[in-house]
Amino acid sequence: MLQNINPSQTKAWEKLKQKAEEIKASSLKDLFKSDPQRFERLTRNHESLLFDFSKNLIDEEVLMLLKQLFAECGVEAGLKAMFDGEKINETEGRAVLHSQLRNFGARAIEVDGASINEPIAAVLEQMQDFSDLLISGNWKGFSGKTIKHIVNIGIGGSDLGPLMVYEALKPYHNHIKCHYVSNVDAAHIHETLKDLDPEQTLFIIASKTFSTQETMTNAHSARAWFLRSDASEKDIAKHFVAVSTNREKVVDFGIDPSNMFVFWDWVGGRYSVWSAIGLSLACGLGYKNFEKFLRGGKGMDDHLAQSEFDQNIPMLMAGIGIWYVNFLGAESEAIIPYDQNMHRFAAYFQQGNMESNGKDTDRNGDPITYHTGPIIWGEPGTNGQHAFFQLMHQGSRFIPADFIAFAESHYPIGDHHSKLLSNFLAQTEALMVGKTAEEVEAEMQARGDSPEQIAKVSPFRVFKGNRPSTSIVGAKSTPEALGALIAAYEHKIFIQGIVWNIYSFDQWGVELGKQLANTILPLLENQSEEVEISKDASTKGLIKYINRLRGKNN
Ligand code: G6Q
Repeated sequence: MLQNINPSQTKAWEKLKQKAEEIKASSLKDLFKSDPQRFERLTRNHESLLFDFSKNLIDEEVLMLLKQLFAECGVEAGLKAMFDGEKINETEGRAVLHSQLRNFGARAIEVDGASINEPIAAVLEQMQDFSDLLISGNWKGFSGKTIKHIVNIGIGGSDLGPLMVYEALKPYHNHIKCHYVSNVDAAHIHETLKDLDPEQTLFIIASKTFSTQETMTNAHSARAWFLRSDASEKDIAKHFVAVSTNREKVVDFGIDPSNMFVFWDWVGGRYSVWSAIGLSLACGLGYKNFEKFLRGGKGMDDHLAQSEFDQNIPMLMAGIGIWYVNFLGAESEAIIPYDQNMHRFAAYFQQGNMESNGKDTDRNGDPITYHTGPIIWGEPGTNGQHAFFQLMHQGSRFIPADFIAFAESHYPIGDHHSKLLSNFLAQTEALMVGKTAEEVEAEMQARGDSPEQIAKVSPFRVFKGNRPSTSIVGAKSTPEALGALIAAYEHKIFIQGIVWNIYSFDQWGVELGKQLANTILPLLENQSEEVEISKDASTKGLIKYINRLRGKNN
């Protein structure tokens, strides 16, 4: 059972508020000075991954109070309710069991009285068989040629996960190239298909509901593109497969139900990369690698279930995040992978985090009086250094950041990797230690700058430092490591949602815009005069202006 407790009414919350004043008056440099064992004390390992929490503005007492906060807010009961398959997504009446998808039957779980382990295993087998057929070349297109390209058509949770993981695991790509089309902007599908050969292209229509406007529009355009070749309707079975929970709609679209890969309503869209939504990954990386990715996730689930708070990586990530958001005033969190292939990782967790915890109503239905989910953003290093790091180092905002790096590169070319890693280490060091006025002046003097020049310019060259970061370092970017990392972030989000007393698995906030788009579409298609009466002056004015530019006249 979720315990619907207002965290700001707990004893720990009050104490954390007081503690924050003390921490604000100290500095990371001091914390390191006063504890030579700080690195050892505040790093945690899982498999090859090391999480260095030592460059965070925390001490043992902060952790102790966060542990107390978790106890008062019922984190343990919340985790149990999730893993047991209780319908904790109460506003949608659903269980939250994405972790079961990577559990390989280790736990027996029932939903509505029926075991879900067998259906999960059956879909994994179906994915394995299908990906094997495709990779081996035994699955032929309508003209007898093998499939060389997969186009995954989906959006949001049916796109971001597979796309991010496919990119992150580039060194594992096989000869089947995966493409991802999500935006309803025709540019996306056009630019993707323009160089592809319909005879060697297979479409995965990935949509939980099979009714999402963008996905259905792109799917219909893809079908039209396919049928403009020498293919006929009956050839659709060889070139279109579906991943969905909605069999009826899949059949209506014309996809053979034997080419349908199911998942279930207890898998949230943004947590669905572990389900058949990962079909493109099984095909483009090989099923074995997909399975390794799932096993990496399972490893983190086991770690979460088996570790005490002090050793528990997702709990520490969640607690430190809450500490920054609610007690030290952080509005955002940056995620900076020093791994070019992980260039969509921050975008992925922008959805994962912001759609889950961007809520202003608590589980009792009352307005929230404290901050919930932060703004998540980020880009890979080193590119970020030449873009937004200025603000991270010298801006007026407080931005905790996660840095992710791997010791060994898949690309042993010259000294690229040492340079990449030295930049990662230097940035976290610079954020923490900064540069004092004395250091700047001494540096300028040594360079031979005049006293006038030093007096004028030195204030601008001072870095206050004391800016926290967590470094996450793995041995190598592998499917297992990525699986574990994603699961850690997922659990962090879940735990934070429990503490903030919000429902992390619905997303009502995206509905209003969709509804309004449906009322605007006919006005742009010139099918209605309603524009005069139904809209505010700005929206009405914009519709008219756009219609005029497009040669339409309401
Ligand atoms: C994620 C959201 C959302 C969803 C998309 C696509 O948690 O629910 O991003 O994944 O709206 O929905 P369909 O898979 O139903 O097309």
